[in-house]
Amino acid sequence: MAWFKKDPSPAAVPAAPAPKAPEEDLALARVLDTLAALMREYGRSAFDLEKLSADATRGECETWAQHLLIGARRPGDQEAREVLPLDRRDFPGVRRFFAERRREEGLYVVRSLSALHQSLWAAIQTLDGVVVGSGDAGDGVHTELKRLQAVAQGGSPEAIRREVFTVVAEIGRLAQQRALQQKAQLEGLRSQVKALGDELEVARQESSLDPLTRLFNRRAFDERVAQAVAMRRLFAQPSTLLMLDLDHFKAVNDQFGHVAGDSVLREVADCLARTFVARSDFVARFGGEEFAVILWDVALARARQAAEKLLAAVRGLSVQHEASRIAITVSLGIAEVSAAESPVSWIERADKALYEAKRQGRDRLMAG
Ligand code: GH3
Ligand code: MG
Ligand code: MG
Repeated sequence: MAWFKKDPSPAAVPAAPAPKAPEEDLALARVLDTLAALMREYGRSAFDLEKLSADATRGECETWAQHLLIGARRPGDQEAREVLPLDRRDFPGVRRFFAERRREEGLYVVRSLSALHQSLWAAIQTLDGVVVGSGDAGDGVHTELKRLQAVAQGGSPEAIRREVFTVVAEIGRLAQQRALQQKAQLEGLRSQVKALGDELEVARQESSLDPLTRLFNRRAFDERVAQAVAMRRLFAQPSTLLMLDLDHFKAVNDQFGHVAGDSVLREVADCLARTFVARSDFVARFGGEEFAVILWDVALARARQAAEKLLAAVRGLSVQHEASRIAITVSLGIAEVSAAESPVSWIERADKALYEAKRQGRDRLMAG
C-alpha cells in the first residue's frame, strides 16, 4: 500500500501497510492497491488498436495506477503537480478511462471480425467460381466451401480457422489432380501433333505444292513453321530452319535464258529432296530462287552438318545447257527455333544469316 506516500517514483510504490493508520484508512488503502493492481494488469494485457498502440495503453494504465496509489499526475496532465490528497484523486477519470478503452477494444474486435467475415466471403465466392467446371473432382471442395460459408456467417474465429484449413487441404488435392489431368492432356496433344507432322509428309496435296519444282509451296511452309514453333513452345522440341538462295542466279537467266534458269531451279529442288530424305524433313520453295528446309526435331549442330552436305551436293551438280555446263552454288542461313519465338522472328534470323553468307562471299553457310 502506498497511496499516502510522498515519493511518486514507481520503485517506491510497493505496498506495506502503515501500522498506525486508522482502520478505515487501511481498508481504503487495500481498495486503492487492488484498483491500481487491476489497472496494471489491464495494461499488461493491452493490445494494439487501429490508432492506439498497446504500449500507449500500458503507459496510461501505469500513470492511472500511480495516481490512485500516491496521487501523482493523471494521464494528460501536462506537468507534474503536487501530490494530491486522497479526497482529490480523480476516481471518475479512472472509470471513464477504463470504460472508454474497453469500448474501443470491443469495437475494434467487432470491426476486425466483420472484416475477416467479409474477406472470407469474397474468398469463398472466388473459389466457388474457380471450382465450377472441375466435375467430380471439385465436389469435395464444393462441400467444404459450403461449410466454410456457414461458419463465415458469424462463426467463431476458431471454427473459421478449422474450416479454412480443411478447404485449403481440399483445394490442394484438387490442384494436384488438375495438374495430373493437364499433363495427360498435353501428352495426348503431343502425340497427336507428332502424328500430324508425319501425315503431312504423306498427304502431299496439290494445293500445297509448287508447280515448277513439286516441292511444298510457301503456304505449306508457313503452316509447318507455325507447327515447329508450337512444338518448341509446348514440348521444348528443337527444329532448325535452313534458308537458301541460289548464287548469281540472275546471271544464269541472263546468260542461258529463262527456260535454262527453270531447269536449274528444278535440279536444285531435286538435289534438296535427295539430301533431306527423312519423313519429317520439310523442303519448300520459299519464292523465286529461294528455298527453305525445316529439319523437324533436329538441333543446330546436326542441321549444320546436313547443310554442309547440301552445299557440297549443289556444288557437284552438273546442269548442261547446249555445249555449256552451268555451275551452281547456293548460300545458306540456318537458325534453330528458340523458346517463345514467333515464326516471323525465326525466319528473319535465318534470313539475316543467309544475307551474311552472301556478304562473306557466297557458297557457304552462316548460323543465326
Ligand atoms: P545473289 O547471289 O545475291 O542471290 O544474286 P542473284 O542474281 O541470285 O539475285 P537476284 O535477286 O539479283 O536475282 C534473282 C533472280 O532470280 C532474278 C529473277 O529473275 C530470278 N528468278 C526468280 N524466280 C525465277 C523463276 O521462277 N525462274 C527463273 N528462271 N528465274 C527466276
Ligand atoms: Mg534471292
Ligand atoms: Mg540469288
